[in-house]
Amino acid sequence: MTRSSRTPFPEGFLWGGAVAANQVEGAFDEDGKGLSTQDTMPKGLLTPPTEGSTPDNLKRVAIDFYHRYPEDVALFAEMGFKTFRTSIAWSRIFPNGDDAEPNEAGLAYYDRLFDELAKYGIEPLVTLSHYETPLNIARSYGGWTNRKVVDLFERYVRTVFTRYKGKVKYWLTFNEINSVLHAPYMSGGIPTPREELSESDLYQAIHHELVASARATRIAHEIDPENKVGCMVIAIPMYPYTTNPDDVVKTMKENWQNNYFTDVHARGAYPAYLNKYFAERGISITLEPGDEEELTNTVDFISFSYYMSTTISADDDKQSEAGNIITGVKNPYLPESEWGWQIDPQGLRIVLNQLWERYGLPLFVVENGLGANDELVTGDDGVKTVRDDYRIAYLHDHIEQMGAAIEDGVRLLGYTTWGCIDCVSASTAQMSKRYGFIYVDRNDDGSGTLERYRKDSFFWYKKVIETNGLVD
Ligand code: BGP
Repeated sequence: MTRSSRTPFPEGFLWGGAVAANQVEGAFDEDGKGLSTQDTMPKGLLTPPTEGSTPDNLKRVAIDFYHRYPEDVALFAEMGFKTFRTSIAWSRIFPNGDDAEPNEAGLAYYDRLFDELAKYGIEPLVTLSHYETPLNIARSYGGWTNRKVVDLFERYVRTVFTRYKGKVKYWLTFNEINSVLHAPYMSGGIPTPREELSESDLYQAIHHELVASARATRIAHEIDPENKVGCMVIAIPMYPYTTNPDDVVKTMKENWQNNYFTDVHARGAYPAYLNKYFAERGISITLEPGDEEELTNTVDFISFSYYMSTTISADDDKQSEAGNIITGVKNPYLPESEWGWQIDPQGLRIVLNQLWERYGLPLFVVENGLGANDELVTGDDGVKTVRDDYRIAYLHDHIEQMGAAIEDGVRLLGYTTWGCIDCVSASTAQMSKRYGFIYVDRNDDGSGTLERYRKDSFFWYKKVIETNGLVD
């Protein structure tokens, strides 16, 4: 790295990679798994299914991680991973979400996976809810708009905290919880189309998730005081588009919409600005007795995904850019990925500092990476590979900025790159939007052998880990 001879990354820094069950496992109906919302989502859309829409069949097989995990974990170990982030598919454990008893075959699968990781000393980092909800919860309960789902989630989390006690220590509650406002079906299992939901419906659903998250945090600590629980949000630094104070005030308000998720998780109460925001927009939500008390069970750390920054303009005519669910106006100073996500390594340093200053809690970057088209080529040694210098450059620059943030004083626990092995994209349901160090031979039309190949970035990241962040 250009940072010269010393590395600011602390001893024990958790280098690794991240995936989610529905994007890698496949085996969508094996060993008693129930259907989840993901099994019905129309291809490439974040919306609920409609009459005649085609479900995204690519995820039903995905990269077949369900069966091939030993080979994949061995590859992660070869890179030197200290941690691996994945999620538990709720519908493997409770196929309908409201079953009285868990599905033993589903529980046994994650036992095998965690045992495999333990063989190599890789610490699991487990998301409890990553963009999939048992389908029955969406259909019969209306997803997270229904208060009863808080209790169903409790049954699920108690089961997995108890079962995996001693095997899993790091837990995340809801993946990118602030996405519910933008993608209510994918994120909150809410089957009503977004345009038919009122803001009160959405904020009520969020309230239920926040209570469920705080309750999960309390229960995790009760079951094993060694457990460390984090919230997980989309971190997206928002810059005013111009120095016009109108843009600056609009940026402040947009930031409220994001900050309140971490404020509740880290401070244990709704912030004052939210009351004003609710009053201005006629939003009202119901809090049940005991909710405020429950929310005081705050998280041990804050985790987030970071892909891009955005800009905010008070001028409504400005076009919205492409991006990771939350979007604003294109920044004229930044390059972008092939999918139009703007690349801003310094934004990572900024957001790390902002979160650290605001909460003083340890931070964890649990997603970051470049989705790109890769070409499989045959190397001089006859072995197939991908010459992904563009991915190396992206990750290098972001790691460098994490180092700068650590030097600024931020306490950072670890870094898991998104899609460390190629997987199905969440937003576009493509295989061709690849993030991995490991290439998986599968195409958008479902063809391919599912063979795995090490990309150039595989060997580069191995060196990053070996040197604890010191590599060019
Ligand atoms: C985040 C999700 C992931 C993931 C990633 C990349 O929003 O938590 O599930 O997929 O973004 O996004 P995409 O797959 O749409 O490129």
